[in-house]
Amino acid sequence: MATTTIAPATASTYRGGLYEWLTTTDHKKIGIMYIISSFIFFLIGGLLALGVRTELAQPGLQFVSNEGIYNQLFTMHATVMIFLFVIPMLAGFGNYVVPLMIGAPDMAFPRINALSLWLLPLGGILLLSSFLLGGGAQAGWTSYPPLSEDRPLGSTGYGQDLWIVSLILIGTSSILGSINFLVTIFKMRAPGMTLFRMPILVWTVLVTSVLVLMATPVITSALMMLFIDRNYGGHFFDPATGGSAVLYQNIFWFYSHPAVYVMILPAMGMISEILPVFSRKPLFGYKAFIFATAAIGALGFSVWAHHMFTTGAVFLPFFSLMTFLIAVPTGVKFFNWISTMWRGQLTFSTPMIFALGFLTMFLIGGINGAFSASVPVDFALHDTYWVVAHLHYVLFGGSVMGVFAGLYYWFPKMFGRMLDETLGKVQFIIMFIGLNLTFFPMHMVGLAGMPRRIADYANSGWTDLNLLATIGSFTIAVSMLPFIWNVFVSLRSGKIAGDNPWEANTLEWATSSPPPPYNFDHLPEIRSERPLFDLRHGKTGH
Ligand code: HEM
Ligand SMILES: [Cu+2]
Repeated sequence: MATTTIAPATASTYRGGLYEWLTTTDHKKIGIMYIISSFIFFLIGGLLALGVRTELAQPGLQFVSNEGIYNQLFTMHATVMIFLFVIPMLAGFGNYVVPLMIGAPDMAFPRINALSLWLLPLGGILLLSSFLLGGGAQAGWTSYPPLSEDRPLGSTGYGQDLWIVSLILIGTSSILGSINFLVTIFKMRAPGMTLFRMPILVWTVLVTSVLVLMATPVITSALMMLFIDRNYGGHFFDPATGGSAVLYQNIFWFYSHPAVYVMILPAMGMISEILPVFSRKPLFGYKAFIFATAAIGALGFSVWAHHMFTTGAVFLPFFSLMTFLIAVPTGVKFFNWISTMWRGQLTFSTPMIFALGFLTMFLIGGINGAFSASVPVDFALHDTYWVVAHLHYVLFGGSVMGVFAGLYYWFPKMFGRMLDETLGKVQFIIMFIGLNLTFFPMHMVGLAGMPRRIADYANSGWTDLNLLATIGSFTIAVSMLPFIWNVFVSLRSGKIAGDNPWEANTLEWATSSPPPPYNFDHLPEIRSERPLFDLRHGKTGH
């Protein structure tokens, strides 16, 4: 096996000037740029959330001068977080890691890969430019008509049009990316890398790509119809002239429910790589995990109307039952993860700690979500802060925890140096406290009846809990400081990583850190889903 450890990142592979980065088609550089740009959007989305929380700290309007501005804050917060942070961040990890994990030299279509990357900042800039052009969109990240067809409070309405155009661009990026992943995974695997020897992360990217390919064109059509309604006198969604607003909701959720799996499956894939490494055991039930992932993906297309129970326009028993069914494959995964750790030799390095954060927080998000699958409960909780609590336990407690687990885990491969463990743990503790302080009280105000998407509230019983949530949100913001500091310090003077600092078993750890442009000088023989384990224990021929 090649153990040619070349000098760390900044000194060699990544030297190339700005021009080289901007024009690169190397999946590793593209992956890193995906990750950096999504992280910047995470910070922007976070600032918008701080705006929301600052306004809600007290009853009355203090921070924003009118509701229109509040509406822009939460609409842009959610849009940026979902479409410019979580989805591209996970795609960025996929880009960096998938070719390495299957022993390929690059993605199948490197230039299309670069296009997928560059569509994202383009879409992001268009979206954010609306703040300079008469105000951002105000109709929420769901943009339901009739709200999204109005010219809202204090706005020229261009914000909504820019929102539509930007989402179409970002969607195009996702569609191209998913085709690229599918062709790469099916066509570029190294000899011996059969489908059932692929790392779990590769499987989750595969299933995610199928979801994107089936669902994203559907929302693109809804966005185009909305654009036509707004600008060219269309009537798709206008009941007064024979259209249907519920039609929009159906199309939107036909995309957006599968999209929630796009936001979580790759994160599940990442922690499924991390838990076994830090338990020093193989993943328990490898195939069961894969089938559970495929089942979640398939069921995901039959539950969209659980977002529409209260419209009165959907067949309640069917969508309720199908939603409950998704708990089964999800439960299988929890069983896999817990059994993997059971009697393992656990080490609590930072990636492992974030993975455990994922397990516990995502569990809460799964359980409080199951409440809303029950129709009568949903009628009570729909559009309250309960839902906001639920979605943040899933997206922050799940996806964001997974993202940080992945960052700490693969940073040494990307840059040749380790991140600092102490700073990592400090970040985790502050973030974990902040996250629960922010989002747990939202369950309580939700049960007390506080609606989501309001700038002001008169009920004095909600004030303390809201103040608590606002304090929590600033705690989360503080937790970003040790992380950013960690990255800057470690890039220069972190411990040299070597090829395989975690003693992991998947192929990306068989090459140098960072890998050479073509990825591998030499590939170990692949006889199982843990080729490096086989190599260490002499289970290969030669
Ligand atoms: C920095 C931590 C965060 C804080 C303090 C925060 C805060 C909030 C609050 C208070 C709302 C409700 C606004 C309202 O209904 O008036 C909200 C909505 C939302 N947030 Fe976050 N959030 C954070 C992170 C995230 C992340 C990481 C994601 C996604 C990955 C996300 C996605 C959403 C979505 C989808 C909504 C729904 C907006 C809507 O109703 O249209 N948030 N957030
Ligand atoms: Cu859903």
